[in-house]
Amino acid sequence: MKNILLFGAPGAGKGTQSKKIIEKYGLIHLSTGDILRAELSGNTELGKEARTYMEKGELVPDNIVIGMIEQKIKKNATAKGFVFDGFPRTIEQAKALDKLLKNNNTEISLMLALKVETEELKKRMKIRAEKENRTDDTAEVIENRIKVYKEKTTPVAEHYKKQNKYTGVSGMGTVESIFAGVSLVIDKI
Ligand code: B4P
Repeated sequence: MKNILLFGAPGAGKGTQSKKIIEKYGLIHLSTGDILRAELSGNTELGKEARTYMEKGELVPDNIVIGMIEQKIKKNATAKGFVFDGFPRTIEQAKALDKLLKNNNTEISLMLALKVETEELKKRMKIRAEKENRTDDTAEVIENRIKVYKEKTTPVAEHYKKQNKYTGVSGMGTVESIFAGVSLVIDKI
């Protein structure tokens, strides 16, 4: 099994690049953002709870997202591998993921970090707000999401650097040029 962890700030292009990775390499896409948004639009109990965090740009509690990922891994036990998109976002989530994968006799093969300048992140999310009407893409919420990312999520990169699994890739430029860099790294594993 090959398990890729796609890492980056909000709006770095994790969702965009994930779609291309799963198409080229035949892996299963697990995006906690997409799963949460599906719960929101289904107006489920989980969705109602998640909404209160997401609308403020805060992280949804660890126990909720870890439980969601656990279910998805179990459902796809025979998969060729996974692309984890937007998960883990805290050290607790990273430790839980390592344990879940170990229980399935596998592990993270690679952490691929998309590196994008902050001004470009804001620009992309502003454009997305116009297209997709996401309530967490307002200027104020975006500021908080970037702050939360710096405080709670960047330590996750250190966690995987210690395991020698981290590779940084430029997330600036066109979707295709970024994907060329991403593919070069994936081809090595
Ligand atoms: P996510 O859904 O993960 O949202 P994201 O980080 O903003 O998106 P991403 O990096 O995938 O950007 P995209 O490709 O869309 O999270 C949303 C919220 O859910 C979080 O704030 C949190 O509340 C909650 N959540 C999710 N996971 C959680 C977890 N594990 N724990 C707790 N809470 C969690 O790209 C952005 C835009 O840029 C798009 O419009 C795209 O078209 C554009 N774009 C992409 N690449 C481009 C390029 N090269 N040039 C120009 N534009 C580009």
